[in-house]
Amino acid sequence: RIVASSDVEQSYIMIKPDGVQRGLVGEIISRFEKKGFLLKGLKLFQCPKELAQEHYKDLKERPFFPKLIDYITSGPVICMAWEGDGVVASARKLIGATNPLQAEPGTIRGDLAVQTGRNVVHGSDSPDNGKREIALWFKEGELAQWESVQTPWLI
Ligand code: 3AN
Repeated sequence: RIVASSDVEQSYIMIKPDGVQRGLVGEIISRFEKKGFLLKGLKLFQCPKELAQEHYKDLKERPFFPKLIDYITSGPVICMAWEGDGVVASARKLIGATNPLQAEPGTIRGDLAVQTGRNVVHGSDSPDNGKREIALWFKEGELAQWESVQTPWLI
């Protein structure tokens, strides 16, 4: 099955600085790989303040906004574009609730995090935001143009 990338759902998944510093990169990537989604983009990146502010612009009136920007820019993050049917909602299930104390065991935050302000990973909250965030964090040419060899066996 060959599908143009623009027709396929994509989610922007980011391992935040605490996830990188705690050595959780392999563990987190492996959960998305094992689920069966297709990795389209991946980089280690030091996020400038302006980009963090744009990414989280819907939260700019919230009291924790300045701390959130300091946290996201405090060290390198892992930027990822994952693709597949239902990837946005499925990734949010794999990630778990925003507050890690409410996240179910078995989810990334439920297994690996304690505080809302250090919740190790981000996932887009809608397919439109998935596209918007991938366009924000990746440059033209940074996304791979491959189709999973597994796909014909899954459908
Ligand atoms: P999610 O990341 O689960 O989609 P959002 O979009 O409500 O959650 O929040 C975005 C990020 O803002 C969270 N991942 C977290 O890092 C931070 N955040 C949200 N609520 C709080 C809070 N009450 N205190 C500190 N940080 C928060």
